[in-house]
Amino acid sequence: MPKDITYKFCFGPWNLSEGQDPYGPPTRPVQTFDWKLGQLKRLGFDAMMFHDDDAVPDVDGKSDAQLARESKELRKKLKDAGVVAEIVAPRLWFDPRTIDGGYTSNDPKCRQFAIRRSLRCIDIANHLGCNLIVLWLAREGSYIRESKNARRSMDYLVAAIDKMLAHDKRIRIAIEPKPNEPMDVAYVPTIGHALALASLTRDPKRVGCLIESAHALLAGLDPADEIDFACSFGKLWSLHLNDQNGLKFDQDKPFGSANLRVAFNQVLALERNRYGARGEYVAFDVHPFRTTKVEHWTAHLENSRRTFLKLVEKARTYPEAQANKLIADRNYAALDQLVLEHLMGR
Ligand code: GLO
Ligand code: MG
Repeated sequence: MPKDITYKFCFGPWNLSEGQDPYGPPTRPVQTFDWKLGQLKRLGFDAMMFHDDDAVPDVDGKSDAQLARESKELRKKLKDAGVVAEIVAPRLWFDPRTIDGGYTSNDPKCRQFAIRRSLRCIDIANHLGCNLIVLWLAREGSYIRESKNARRSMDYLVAAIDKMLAHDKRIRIAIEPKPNEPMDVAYVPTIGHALALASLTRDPKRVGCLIESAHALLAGLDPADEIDFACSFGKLWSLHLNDQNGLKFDQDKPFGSANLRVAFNQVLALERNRYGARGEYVAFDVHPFRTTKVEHWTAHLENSRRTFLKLVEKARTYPEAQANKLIADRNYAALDQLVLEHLMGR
């Protein structure tokens, strides 16, 4: 097992959320971006991930010149804080024009809006000195199967990604699959779908993926296998570690919170693929529990990183020779117990 990767960590301003859910309002006072950046710096994280409108609020109401000015101001603020922007993602799921999907809306004007907004997201990324765009295809799917044409939707998705790739030759796009929520059924539910879609674009080399643990679990998959699959194509360009207790709403729990062994296997997969060696970041797409008091607001992020680093130790001290002997003997009962005892420690 390689022992030399020093991981770099990241989160987004939305990961210091205020506690609102579909059933109730915030439980903590709304905080400014500067406060959130201050927390990121205080915790010693290396990078921040952005939605386009985290970087430039009300992006649609602003001119290109304003957009350039505000993103450059942000770049300076980040530089002064010693933090970089890891990714920028177009937040396509808030606008009234994307109610029925962005790139795959049935309304051509809405599809055009989604593309225009994505190109401006690329401009923001450029101003921030960041060349990785994340596409979480939130509303690209259907509530009822008959409402949209899935075959045509694939063409729309490819056309939208092609426009983004043509807009700027240096950007790369990482697709973040999720099988459901907010949609009943999403068009790009897994890494296999994301990479197959990438292969249809004008420049597949510049289209990769982002794995989120909870999204893989919601698709009924093991996130560690998704990691190995993506890495075997050289396509894992970003990562949202978190956890999820079974098939229910997207929980964004702290990493390892629901299933430590599944978390361990993700770390083992990252280690064997040398994730991070090409500058990739470990981001935690986690949320505080709604019950969290103001004074404990950052605990879910600190805990996720702490668990991650402890599991890196577990991966690096995993008794591989012993495990290999048990594998050769097809003694999986003993292998199972070896893993459990390794995780529990002495
Ligand atoms: C929601 C997603 C979301 C994205 C983020 C970046 O389920 O995980 O948090 O990661 O918007 O595109
Ligand atoms: Mg995510």
